[in-house]
Amino acid sequence: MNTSSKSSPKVFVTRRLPQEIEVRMTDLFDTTLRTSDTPLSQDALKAAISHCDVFVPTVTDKIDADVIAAAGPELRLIANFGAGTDHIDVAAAHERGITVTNTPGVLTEDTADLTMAMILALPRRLVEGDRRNRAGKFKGWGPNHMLGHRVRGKALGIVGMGRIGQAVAKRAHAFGLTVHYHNRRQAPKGIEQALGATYHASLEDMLGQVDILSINCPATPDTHHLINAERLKLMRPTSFIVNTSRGEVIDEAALAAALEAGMISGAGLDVYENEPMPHPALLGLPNVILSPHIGSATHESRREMGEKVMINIRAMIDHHACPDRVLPPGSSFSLAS
Ligand code: 8YV
Repeated sequence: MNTSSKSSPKVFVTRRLPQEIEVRMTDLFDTTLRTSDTPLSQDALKAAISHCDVFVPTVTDKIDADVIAAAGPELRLIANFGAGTDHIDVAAAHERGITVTNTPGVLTEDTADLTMAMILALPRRLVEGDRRNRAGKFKGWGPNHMLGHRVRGKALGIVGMGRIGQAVAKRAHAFGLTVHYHNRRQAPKGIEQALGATYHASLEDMLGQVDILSINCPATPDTHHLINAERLKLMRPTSFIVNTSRGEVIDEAALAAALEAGMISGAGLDVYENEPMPHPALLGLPNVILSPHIGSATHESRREMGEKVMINIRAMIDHHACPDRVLPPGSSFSLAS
């Protein structure tokens, strides 16, 4: 049944979503879908946001203060399809009384699975071995052929112990890694005990003690280039870095230089500073896995992300507080929206 009517909010979706979500959104709201799936230019974003009640962007849209300034007076909600909102100027939206929501929780397990896959694949040289095999370089088994390192017993350092960090810790604990973490706040004792996790108030202190470092914190002004040349120097030459969060947390040029110099042993990256392009110096390095931002790329996550977007829009229509409201840094929670 198509319930679209004049009273349905006008919803603009910037990218093509899974078909079942598009069908449901079109049933529920006066939804405008794109015919193609290319990221919109800044001008196209401004044109689109100027005449809708609800705007549904993704991580590929830069919703900066200029785009928000172009919003029409009827825009009430920016319902992001994704958990991270670093591409949205939430403070500028807030100032204009526009609510911003995201889709937390539903992509936690899938992103943690990809992180764990990297944690296993790097020391065991899995992707490197696949590449060598395809290149005709596998000449048969040998006692010294492609030796990697045992995962069990190694130390994992997690930067950012939120939902995804904890889900990674749980997996790592089950694989026999010892878990260390750095976070703005120490996790409750019960969580630390369940995960066997050791808190490091100082990131510098943790870096020299771990064999694998996993970045699971959001991109904020505070975490920009958190892993830089100075901090990379503190890591063990046998260690690996995994990043499934946001490229900006690592100074990618400094990482490439550290890898080339053998200061660390390898990296598994799913996200990049200048997405979609990895730093060119990383492309030729055999000890680097470069996946194309697929942390939450499962049919299940995408469907549940779409459902969350619709739930937030529905809540707005019914004058309820949106369940996944994102507030600008420093503001206190308010039900008024
Ligand atoms: C999403 C992500 O695919 O949710 C996030 O923050 O990084 C991704 O896993 C993307 O954001 C979709 O907009």
